[in-house]
Amino acid sequence: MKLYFSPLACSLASRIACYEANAEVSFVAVDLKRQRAADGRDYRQINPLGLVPFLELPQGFLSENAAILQFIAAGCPNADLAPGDLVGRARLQQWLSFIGTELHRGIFKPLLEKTTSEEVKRYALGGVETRFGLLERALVGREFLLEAFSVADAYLFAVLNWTAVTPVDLSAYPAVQAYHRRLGERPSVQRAFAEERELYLREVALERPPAALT
Ligand SMILES: N[C@@H](CCC(=O)N[C@@H](CS)C(=O)NCC(=O)O)C(=O)O
Repeated sequence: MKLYFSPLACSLASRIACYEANAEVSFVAVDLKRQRAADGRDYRQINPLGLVPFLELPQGFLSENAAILQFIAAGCPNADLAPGDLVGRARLQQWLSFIGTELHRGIFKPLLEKTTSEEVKRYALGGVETRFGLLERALVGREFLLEAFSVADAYLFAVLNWTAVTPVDLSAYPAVQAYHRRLGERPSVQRAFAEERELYLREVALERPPAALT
């Protein structure tokens, strides 16, 4: 399978899941600003929504973090990235939906977009206390969102990274902050993060040439 990704975007979660599972995967970087895949193709011709992650399979394409992450987990059952029981699976779905809607799109997307108005940013920040308060209570005394590491932790790690570049202050949520740090020490997460950080820094350097060249 082939994963279309952008460095340090939410697609980082799928890379982490692939490393956890030792999945056979190749990666195609996407320049989201220009909507170009690394091989030069117009990305909207591949994914009309222009979003990552996007997974190319022999059977066709798969979109949406929640679906892709659960697909990787189900395809690599030995990695135990998703619970097997009914309630556990529903809780996994609950966390994936919460992370995708309440955190990713509801709070961080507007805060990360350069074009967001101050009013919309204030509205997004207004949701932080209830959402992060819920997360804090869920993580006190727990290592992971569920009984063991799951693809929901991979997604939450990717989203929490964005607190570094937004006004969401993790120090107000010590259990969430400790969880984020702990996940960052996991080998699959360290590997995925280091690789994408390198690509991200390269991308930023290309965007902002040294002053002497401008
Ligand atoms: N609903 C999608 C949202 C994915 C998403 O927002 N991806 C961001 C990167 S974190 C993206 O591709 N942004 C590019 C854009 O909005 O043009 C999912 O869950 O996969």
